[in-house]
Amino acid sequence: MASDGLRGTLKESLHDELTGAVREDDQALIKFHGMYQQDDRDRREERSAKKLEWLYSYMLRLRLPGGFMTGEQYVGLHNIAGEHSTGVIKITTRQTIQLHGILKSHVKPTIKAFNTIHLDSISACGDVNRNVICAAHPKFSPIHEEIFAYADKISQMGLPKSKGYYEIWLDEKPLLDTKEKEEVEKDPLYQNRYLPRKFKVAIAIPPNNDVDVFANDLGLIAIVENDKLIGFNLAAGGGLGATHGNAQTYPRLGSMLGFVRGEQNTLKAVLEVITIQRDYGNRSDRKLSRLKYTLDKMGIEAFREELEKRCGFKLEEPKPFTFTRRADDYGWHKNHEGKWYYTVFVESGRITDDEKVALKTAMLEVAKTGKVNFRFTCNQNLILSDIAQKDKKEIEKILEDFGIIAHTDNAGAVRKSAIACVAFNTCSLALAEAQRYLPSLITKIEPILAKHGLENDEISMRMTGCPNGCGRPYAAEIGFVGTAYGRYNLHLGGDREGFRLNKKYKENIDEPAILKELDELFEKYSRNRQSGETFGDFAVREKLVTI
Ligand code: SRM
Ligand code: SF4
Repeated sequence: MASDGLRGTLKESLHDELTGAVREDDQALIKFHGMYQQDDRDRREERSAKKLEWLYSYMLRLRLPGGFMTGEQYVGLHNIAGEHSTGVIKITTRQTIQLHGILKSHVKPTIKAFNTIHLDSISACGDVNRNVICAAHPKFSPIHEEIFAYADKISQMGLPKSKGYYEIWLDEKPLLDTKEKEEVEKDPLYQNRYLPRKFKVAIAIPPNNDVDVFANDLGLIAIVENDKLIGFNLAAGGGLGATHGNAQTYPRLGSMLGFVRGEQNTLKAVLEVITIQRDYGNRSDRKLSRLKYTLDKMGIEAFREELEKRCGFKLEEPKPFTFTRRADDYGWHKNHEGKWYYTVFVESGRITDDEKVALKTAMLEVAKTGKVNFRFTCNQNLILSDIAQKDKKEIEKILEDFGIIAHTDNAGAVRKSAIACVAFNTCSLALAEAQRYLPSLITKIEPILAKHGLENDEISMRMTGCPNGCGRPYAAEIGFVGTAYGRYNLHLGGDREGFRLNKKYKENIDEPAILKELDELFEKYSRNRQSGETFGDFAVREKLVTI
């Protein structure tokens, strides 16, 4: 990439006050710095009618391995969101934070402000190793911290060596001497070409699969024996993006490569999976360039052989493991060290104050106590963690006073396990609404569930505004995939643990048709399901879809 170490002409683009946009080449470059140029799609027509350019702004995504920040950092985030963006703190499906609506003149101050609280956005987007996600719930395992540290190490290992970010956004002294630049920025992993496409790594700690490990280019499944982490099963080639009408594209779950023992070998294997994708991935068609296509082209055996050759060791047979859950465990729980944590329900990951609940103000009050850490989950929720027994009452009082406990307790089972992607008004690829619509659709679905006695059934329901799959709809029991404004493909038959993709059941249907279909489906399910059978399993057994 002729980007001058990800610098391009960004400095010039930023100084151009005639437009809210950056130059075309820089639009691809800024992704490597963790941001996208967007425009307010609700206002396109109005702006065009007035002969104004579209209302351009930037979405900035943080690199936050394992989704962790301190209370102090959260206070900083809150203030930065208020000063520079729409104010909504958006938790993503990869357990980090996005801010939207940042005007061009605010981008640099935003990144600088994040830097003062030791947060950055390097590689949060772009054709590199993305935010590394890790099981969020500290309760589940005494080895959580150890595994969490892997997320950070893998993230560090996947950072580009370019100093462009520091020069452009943080005003660090430029490396003017070409030789010095070559020396410092020599990048054995990305060389001068980066990856053919984005690359995603997730780490799961069984029995919880809250990270949806098989939806990632590379999934690591922690294997614990006698309370000790001995290594990881590796699953490669997951990825959910597809394009309507292009049969060459498809969602795919990761395939098991084998087991790798110990930290050194694990990090080596992760690195070499990335180098295989760098060297063999399709660089001529971006639609067919993710690792899943590379792997299907090479075949799993050849891929494993190549990996073993590059690693210099053999992978062992995968170790047995089970997943029992993907949803978050809301409310109060105690972890293995006796510390408390509280999982807050955040509808569609949007931390904001609305007519129902002052979530954003409440979270700020909690953060200001300095007695809580923040952990974001891949289900777009928030865990207030590491709370000492002596501080629990104080935190609980804030949560009660602001109605957060009632908000979390009273939300229905389907609503609490639902996921929606951003879609309108910022996502340039959206064909239909998602996060602005799913909550109201669920309000209409809830009485139907109640009518069939299913109101406590945790059926996973996920919606995206297009087939790219950002809300992982293909791995849900019920998936809605946007096809056009107000219309969705209805997918059925995923399982609850993330081992099975669903299939399309109905195409391009609108809200009345969705509600009618679900009414009929729930009626059949409540009448014919076997004991303990989930809706997804029922859909497969009844052959509503062929998996
Ligand atoms: Fe995504 C592109 C939002 C998780 C698959 N995704 C986008 C863009 C940047 C649109 C664009 O290219 O212009 C969206 C920005 C919307 C906005 O206004 O904020 C966007 N993706 C999101 C987020 C914010 C959805 C959310 O509501 O949480 C998630 C941010 C994750 C993060 O923090 O890094 C998000 N995206 C995912 C996931 C889920 C996951 O990773 O677990 C997927 C499916 C898994 C996968 O990667 O296959 C996903 N996003 C895509 C794709 C399809 C990629 C492909 O292989 O075809 C695109 C389009 C693309 O890359 O060309 C995309
Ligand atoms: Fe945008 Fe499509 Fe991703 Fe939703 S699934 S955020 S509409 S790219």
